[in-house]
Amino acid sequence: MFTNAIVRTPGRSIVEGLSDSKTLGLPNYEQAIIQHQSYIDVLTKCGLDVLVLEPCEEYPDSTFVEDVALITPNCVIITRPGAPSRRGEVHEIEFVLKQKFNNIEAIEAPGTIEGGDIMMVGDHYYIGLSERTNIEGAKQIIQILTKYGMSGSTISLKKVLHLKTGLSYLKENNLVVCGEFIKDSSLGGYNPIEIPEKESYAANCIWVNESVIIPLGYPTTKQRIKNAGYPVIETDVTEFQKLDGGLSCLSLRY
Ligand code: CIR
Repeated sequence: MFTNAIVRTPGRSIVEGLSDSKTLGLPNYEQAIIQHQSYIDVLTKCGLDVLVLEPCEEYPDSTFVEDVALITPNCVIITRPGAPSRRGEVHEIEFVLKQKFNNIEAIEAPGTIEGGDIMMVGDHYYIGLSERTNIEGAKQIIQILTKYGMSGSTISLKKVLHLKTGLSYLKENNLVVCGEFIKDSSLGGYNPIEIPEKESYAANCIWVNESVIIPLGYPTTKQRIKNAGYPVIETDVTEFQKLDGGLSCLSLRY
């Protein structure tokens, strides 16, 4: 059960955010603001109290708050993004989280880790080793999790940006899987909900208090998640997709 979320309103600088997508074009700021508000409305409808942070123009990707911190029931961990242009974002989020939480830990150089590479399954955390998250960062975070009575293990990524680009845990042992993760032996034991490659963007979805929020426009994903027994809520996030951002990265949920 989640009770709270933290989001950051996109700034006008969002058009300068990092992107590997060659075909989708630049995000439209006005549209991004509208979609971001709808995202907040959906989280609110799911029962969350949403803290909306001011835009931070200095960091174009700062609306993707998930990447800069991990909030667990026992501690908060400030990450150290692998993308150099995003590293300063941690000071902005640390300032906010220090006012709300005790037990604040931080990843230190040369470790790098981004929240998109961290998937929570109860008190176990899967850490994706990616271009953004290195082994040193993974070791540090697993050490911190262990210190607070939790655990972690790593999964090496082959193609996708972040672990949760292709994987989402939905509680009750149900795991949304796509692409390179479909045959990953370290993920055996879950009930897989397979997402076809042409809907791969929707593999990043979020369980919030019994409902699953998915991006708008992915009918197969919607049906398969419904078939698994969840009410599905769709929301349009095309402007964030243009920067390789999914639903999960737009909030910290706790
Ligand atoms: C980046 O490349 O860092 C941003 N443009 C997108 C971050 C997406 N974050 C995520 O999936 N957790």
